[in-house]
Amino acid sequence: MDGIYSDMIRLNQIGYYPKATKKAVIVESKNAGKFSVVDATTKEAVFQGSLSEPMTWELAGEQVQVADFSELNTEGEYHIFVDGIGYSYPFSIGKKVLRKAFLGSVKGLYYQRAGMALEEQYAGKWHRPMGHPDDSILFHPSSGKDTGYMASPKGWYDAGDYGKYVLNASFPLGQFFQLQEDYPEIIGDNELNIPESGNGQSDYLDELRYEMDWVLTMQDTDGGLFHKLTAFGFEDMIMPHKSVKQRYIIGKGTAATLDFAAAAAKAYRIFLAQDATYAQNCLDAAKKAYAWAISNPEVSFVNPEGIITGQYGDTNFDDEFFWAGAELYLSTRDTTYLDNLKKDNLNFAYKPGDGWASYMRFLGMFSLVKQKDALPDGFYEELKAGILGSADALVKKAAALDYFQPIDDFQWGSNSDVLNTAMIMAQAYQLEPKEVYLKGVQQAVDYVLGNNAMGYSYLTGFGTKTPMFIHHRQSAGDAVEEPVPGLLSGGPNSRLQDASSGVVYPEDPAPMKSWVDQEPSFASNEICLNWNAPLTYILGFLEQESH
Ligand code: 9MR
Repeated sequence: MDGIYSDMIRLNQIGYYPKATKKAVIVESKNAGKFSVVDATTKEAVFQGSLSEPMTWELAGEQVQVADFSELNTEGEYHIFVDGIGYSYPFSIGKKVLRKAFLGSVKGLYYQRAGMALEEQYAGKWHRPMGHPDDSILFHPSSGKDTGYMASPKGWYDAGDYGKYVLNASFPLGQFFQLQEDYPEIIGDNELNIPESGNGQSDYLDELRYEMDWVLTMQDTDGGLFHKLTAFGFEDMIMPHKSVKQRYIIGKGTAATLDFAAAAAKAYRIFLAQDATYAQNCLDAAKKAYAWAISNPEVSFVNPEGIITGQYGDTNFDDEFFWAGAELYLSTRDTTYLDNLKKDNLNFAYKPGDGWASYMRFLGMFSLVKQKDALPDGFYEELKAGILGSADALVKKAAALDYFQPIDDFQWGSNSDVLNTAMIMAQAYQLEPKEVYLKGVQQAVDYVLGNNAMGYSYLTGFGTKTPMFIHHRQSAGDAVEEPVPGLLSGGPNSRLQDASSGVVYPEDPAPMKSWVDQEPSFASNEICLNWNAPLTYILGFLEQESH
């Protein structure tokens, strides 16, 4: 028992849409026969069902029985009850059931803002002074400049650390922009309570622009992109304003340049209606970046000696070229970009770990397939068939795997892997609205929000049992008990790279249990922009498409 609720009943701790598949998982149930769903207030049963036969799940390392209550579609607040086990956490069934979590995951970005104070009226108890103005950042020799400094303000902190990384600004921006492109009305003005609220523009675009503004500063005069802005090492677990280590502009390379080119080219379409001059600046910058990459097609980044902050060291640029070429073509309709696209042998199959280094091919495909009329003969059909085939394979995997999600190898940031597969299913659903795709997405979200082997909703502040000790410097360094809300923990990581850094794991944990709610656990319990990004996409998608 966990307080008055049993943590042996795993389920989406926020809730389910009325027509969704609804499953809870009972662990160590000792072959219980029946379960009921009870009204949260009256505790009266509103639904009764039989549990599945007991089975053993290897990835989760558990004996389980499944409670399927999909038939219950009356809106309300409920618990699951199992004799001998007790009551589950409360959950809702309702339309718009994930709207708060969706807005929360976008608001999480606001809390990551560098270079401005978070005022109490917007940040509540997580208000804090300004950190990292980044107005005079020294060039590290790896940037190609020997001396001097530049201003590179704004942007979001990448993660639990205070670094700002071009790759991992552009990749999340690509996913955030995709949501805006697919659902232009997704968030209006005055929905996020951020400083820009009330300016007559979408709060979502205001928030995304804060990051876009920063990443634009990272372009060198020749068009190439510096790789990152960090200190030599990570700070202690202190607040932003107490973190005063000298920061540097570090490296310059093909992956950062192409990811930027893609995001900036997409930014053109996203911001055009709102601010044509800004949009044009983004497109001009994107073209310049792409041209640099064509002349410098193989500049990989490795941390220079003495620098130990995140490397994001990609070495294969095919998917970055594909994504950048796709977005530039769609924004300019200049067929040279299309001719340069390597369209042969596109790899539609998702493999665990496809993320900041290799998910770009999917982002390119998602953008292109939405613009059928702009594509040469046969290309649309190929993209559509590829995405549907990829989604079909994921649906099939999820049906066979523990907790109804498609990942069978749990690596660093595995929660984002689950959500990145969901994004493929979401795109498939938009191309062909088959229920199986929508249900696949919903069950991926159920996993992240509590229907998993740890029994946690991995999104801080959303759900009953959520991480309290994320690896996040502000959350560790402030005096507030609860961590900053709306941030997604990376999730189980069977590689345990932090096991010798003060993290205590249970002995030989099952892959899906390789996670601990401990502050030093940078390999399992850190938060990161590219994890909030697919979460945001998926929650926004579900709010639009689920009933
Ligand atoms: O997400 C990244 C993961 O794929 C890598 O294995 C790991 C080690 O290089 O780095 C992760 O990214 C971190 C980045 O390097 C620095 N900021 C925090 C990121 C999330 O942990």
